Amino acid sequence: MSAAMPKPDRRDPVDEARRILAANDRGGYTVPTDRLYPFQWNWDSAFVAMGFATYDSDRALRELERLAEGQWDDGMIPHIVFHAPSDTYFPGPEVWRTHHRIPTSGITQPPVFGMALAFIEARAGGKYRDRVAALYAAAMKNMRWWRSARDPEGTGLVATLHNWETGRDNSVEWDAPFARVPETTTTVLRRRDTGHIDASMRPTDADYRRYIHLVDSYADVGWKPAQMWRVAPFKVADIGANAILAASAGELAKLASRFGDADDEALLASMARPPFVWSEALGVFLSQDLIAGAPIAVATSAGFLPMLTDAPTPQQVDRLAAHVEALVAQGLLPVPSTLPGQPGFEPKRYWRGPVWVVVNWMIARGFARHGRSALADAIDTLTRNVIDEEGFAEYFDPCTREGLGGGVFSWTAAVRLLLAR
Ligand code: 9WN
Repeated sequence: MSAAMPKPDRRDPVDEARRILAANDRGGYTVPTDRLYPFQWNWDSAFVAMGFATYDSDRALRELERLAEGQWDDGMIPHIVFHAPSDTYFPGPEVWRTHHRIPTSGITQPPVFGMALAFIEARAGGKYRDRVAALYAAAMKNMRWWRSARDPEGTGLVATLHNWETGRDNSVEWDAPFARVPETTTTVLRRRDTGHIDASMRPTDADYRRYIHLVDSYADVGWKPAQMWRVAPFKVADIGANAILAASAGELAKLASRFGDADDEALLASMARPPFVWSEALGVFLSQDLIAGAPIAVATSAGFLPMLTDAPTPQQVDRLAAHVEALVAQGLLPVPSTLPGQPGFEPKRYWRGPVWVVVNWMIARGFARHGRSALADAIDTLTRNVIDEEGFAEYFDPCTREGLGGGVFSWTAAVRLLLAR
C-alpha cells in the first residue's frame, strides 16, 4: 500500500464505506474521490447509487437524478457532469466546449444506469413510483441514443469513439486502434492527475495528447453524432460497454411492463442479446476494432462481462471459470484488467493489469447468473477481503494486492456495501 493510502476502519468496513460516500457527497451527487476526480462521473455514480440502495433508496435515486440532469436532448448521458467548478482536474469544461444547460463532457461511459435503476427499484419496495418513472424514461432515451448514434449501421454492437467512453482508458486492447490517433492537439495539455498520483501508474503524456486530439476533433464538429461517426479516428466495439448495455436492456425490461410500452419491450428484447465475439483461442469475449474491421485478440476482465446476459453458452462459462480458477491457484487476485501472460500486462498501470472491484462485482454476478454460485462467492470474498485489508483504493495490484491510485474511492465503498453479508 502506498504511504498515502488510508487504512480501512477494521471495526466496521460497512460503516466506513458509508462514511466515504457521505464524505464524497457534493449535494446529491458523489465525486469518485476528492481532488483527483472532483465532478460527477457516469458509471461511478451508477455503482454508487447501487451502494446507497443498500440503505437509502431516496439517496440512491437522487444520485441518478443528478446524473440525468446532464443528459443531452438527444439522449446521451455524458461521462462527466461538471456541476460545480474545480481546477484539480484536466480536461475541464473549457476543453470540452459542449453546450448543455449544465457543463458536461461530450462523450459517454458504460451505461450501468439501467442496471442501477432496476437494482434500486427492486429494493425500494414499490415506493418512489414517479421518480422511478422519470428515470426509466431517461434510461430509455439513452438506450435509443446508443442505438442510433453508436450503431448507425445496425450491426447489433455499439461503438465507443474515445477510450474514456470505455471507462478502461488505457487498456491493452486499445493500443493498436489508439496508435492511429494523431498526437497533435490545439489544446494546451495541463495534466493534473500526475500531481495527485505517481505518474508510473497513470496513462502516459503521449496517451493524453491523443485523448485530447479526440476531444478537439469532436468539439470541432459540434459534438454532432453523425459527424463524430464520420470523423472518428478511434472506433471500437468495447466488449465491456456492449455487455453492460445488453445487461441494462435486460434489467430495464423488468420495468418496461409497468413504466413503458410495447415499443420499449421490443427494443429492449432486441438489445439484450447482441452478437458478442468469442475467442476460442483465448477463452474470453473480445472487443473489436471497427476501423480495422477485426477482433482485438487481448484477454481482459471486460471479456467476462457478457455473462451479465444470457448470451454465453455453458462451455464458454466453463472457459471463463477456468481462468479465475487458474488465477486463484497461482495466488493472484482475480480478475486482472489484462490477464497475466498477455503482452502488455502491467500489474500497476491503470487498466493494463490492476483489479477494479466494480468489474469483479459484475463478473461475480455473471457467474451467479450462469449457475456458478460457488465461484461467484469466492470472487466476492476475495474482493471483500482485499478492500478490508488494503483500503478503499481506486484499484489493486493483482500480484501484491496493494491498493493503488486514488484513496477513499466511492465506487470501492459502494462495492463493499454491495458485498456486505
Ligand atoms: C477519465 C472516475 C473515472 C472512471 C474511469 C477511470 C478514470 C478518467 C481519468 O476515472 O477515468 O474518465 O481522468 O482517468 O478510468 O473508469 O470512471 O473514477
